[in-house]
Amino acid sequence: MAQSKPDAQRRSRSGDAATAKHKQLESFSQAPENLLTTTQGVVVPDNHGSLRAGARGPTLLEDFLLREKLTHFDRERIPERVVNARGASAHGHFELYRSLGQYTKADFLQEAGLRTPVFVRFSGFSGERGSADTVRDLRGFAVKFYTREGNYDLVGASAPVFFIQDAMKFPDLVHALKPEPHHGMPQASSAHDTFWDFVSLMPESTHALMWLMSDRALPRSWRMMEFFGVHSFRFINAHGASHFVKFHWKPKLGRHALAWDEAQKLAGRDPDFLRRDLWESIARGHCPEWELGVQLVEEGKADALGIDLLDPTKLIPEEVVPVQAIGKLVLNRNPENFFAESEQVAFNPGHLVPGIDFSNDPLLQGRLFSYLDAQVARLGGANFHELPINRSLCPFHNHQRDGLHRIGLPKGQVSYEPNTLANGSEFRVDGGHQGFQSHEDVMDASKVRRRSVSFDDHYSQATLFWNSQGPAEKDHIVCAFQNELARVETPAIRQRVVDNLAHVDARLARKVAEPLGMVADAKAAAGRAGFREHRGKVTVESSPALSMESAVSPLVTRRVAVLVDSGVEIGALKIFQQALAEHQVTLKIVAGHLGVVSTSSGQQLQVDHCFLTASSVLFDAVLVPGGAAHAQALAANGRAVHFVLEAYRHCKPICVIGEGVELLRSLGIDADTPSAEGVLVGKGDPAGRVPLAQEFIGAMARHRHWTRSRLDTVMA
Ligand code: HDD
Repeated sequence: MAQSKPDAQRRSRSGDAATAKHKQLESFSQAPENLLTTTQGVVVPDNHGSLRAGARGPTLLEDFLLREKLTHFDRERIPERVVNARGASAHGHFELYRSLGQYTKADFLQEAGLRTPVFVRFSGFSGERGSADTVRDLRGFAVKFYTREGNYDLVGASAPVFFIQDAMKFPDLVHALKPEPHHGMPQASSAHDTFWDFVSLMPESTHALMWLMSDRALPRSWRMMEFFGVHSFRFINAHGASHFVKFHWKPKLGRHALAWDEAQKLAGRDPDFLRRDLWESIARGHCPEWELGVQLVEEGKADALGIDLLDPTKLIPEEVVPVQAIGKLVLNRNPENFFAESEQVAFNPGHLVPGIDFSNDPLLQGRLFSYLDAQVARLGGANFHELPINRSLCPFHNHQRDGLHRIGLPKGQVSYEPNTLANGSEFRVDGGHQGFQSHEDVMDASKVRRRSVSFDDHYSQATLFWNSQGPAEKDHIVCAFQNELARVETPAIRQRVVDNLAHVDARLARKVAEPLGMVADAKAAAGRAGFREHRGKVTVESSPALSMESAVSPLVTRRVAVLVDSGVEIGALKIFQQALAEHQVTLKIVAGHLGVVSTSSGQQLQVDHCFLTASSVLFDAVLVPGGAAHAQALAANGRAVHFVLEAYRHCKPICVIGEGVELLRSLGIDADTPSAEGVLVGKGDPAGRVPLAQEFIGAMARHRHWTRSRLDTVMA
């Protein structure tokens, strides 16, 4: 690549005197953009061939142009993250709603309206860097706040609970989940023997498994996901008073999931589905937003909750401690370079600012070691904080020096403390009261390698999650367990899982066990190591906040496919276009071929996608306008028929107008039966168009009509 102009200008400005050399550099900065140089700035005369002894002879070792190019290329890959390897990011800001000075002295949480720049990375937990986006997985949500007091990282996930209680088990969990070591399969999937072997022997994973098998693991969009800080952290105010705090990120677009069949098909149709969705929505100015919420528990009142706040397999039901919204996160700028920003960004739950502190959660405590260690290994040394994406925006000053890839140019003689040489008077940092003060926790305990008995309740919150799900969500959980376990080859592992599930809910266990040809036996689980009978205090029987089923939410950025063929009647289409535009919904015209189709009134309608590339899984809803010839042609087109059937099976809103109803009839779909909820039929008369469009908008607000029954009979 040619030297970029700003770089060359910076270099040219660095010389003080306007020497001849200076002038020469300035003129270089105006060189044409297509001038190619080596990394030393030497112009490359020909980038198509190496230096050879004769046109048909061997390549010469002296060809430094070739060697430089290949040497750099050979080192272009860095180790991928050991977990959460696949992801993508965006820039934005966090805006505080109201001062939290009562609870924390963190500077970025004091002033209502203050905006703090952020960088956010979304990721999948299990897959490698090149895996597909829509696999069933826990998702990561890591936020770097560039505050005036230093960088603060909140490194969370799509579930408020984790699989294990102690960091000692993290490598075991990840080894069991990742592709099996002998053959390197399967990619980005928990549906295999080693994962279920491990979790079946670790009942503490049961609650997180319920989340992983639920719709939460199949997001329609990262922009439509709820995320959590998982652990209890501490807010510390200016007087040193401590509150436990749990963080929640609530998406403004609501929480929506894909159907399992759809997620699998999307992994093939568009493995980049989620990152493309994020990128395109920001590029179009639809900036995703989340509210940051906190659950606060006064330190002295934590015991009365009956939930051990140090146990990362437990949540606090929102009905017990409400979530208070404290600010909003807006993502409004795509990265400019994927590697420099998304790959090199280094998060660490240990990046704290004064006013926020850790709890003694043993999973969190282990993370405090692991992240820095992982960054040093992955980014090749101790100076990764100097990479632009990791650099704090506030100034920093210390006496760390040297090391691989040192970028900054620390000046002067002094790199130690205390000293008098730096500015002539003594500079000393002694236990003052400024800066980060660790919360003064009183400790007087024996050194033990033992868990608290309060960590022993492995099932009551798994049951709470199950009880809180709607009927369709429960069906999806059952199907997910069945699907995963049917792929497990060792019967004894399957048996252990269903036995464990019997302690969550007898009906759940029975339904999962049926197609596996097994009978769940709670007593068998009870006899195994790791099992504890202990059940904690039941705070609530069911928590509606844990269900996503009844969510009705804004339509912004949803995508509607309009299926057309020659002879389509576009009177109604125009009304729908207007109505949906008000909700910022995107309509795409899908036909048998690209180019244009003729409408019934002889106009030309521009086509956006043809059936070769457009699949129903890429859309949220389907609209089939009227027009006799058009409807007949679509009904005779296998791809169009499949499109509608598949959308029906994935419970998406479908609206057919006028003769378009023929398409539905030929598929055996009767819009008048209750099982066809979300399927709308309009006569196409001018008076009915506006109400029909509004009805369609209402159906889309529900996102999916999961209650559609007998879907197994639908071929798609
Ligand atoms: Fe972790 C990456 C989230 C437990 C060790 N983790 C990583 C990322 C996220 C999480 C979102 C990706 C950050 C990015 O986008 O760059 N991790 C979690 C959550 C956990 C959790 C929510 C439980 C509540 N993690 C956890 C434990 C350990 C680690 C217990 C080790 C003791 N995590 C790592 C790591 C990674 C990482 C190995 C991989 C690469 C990296 O950090 O930068 O250090």
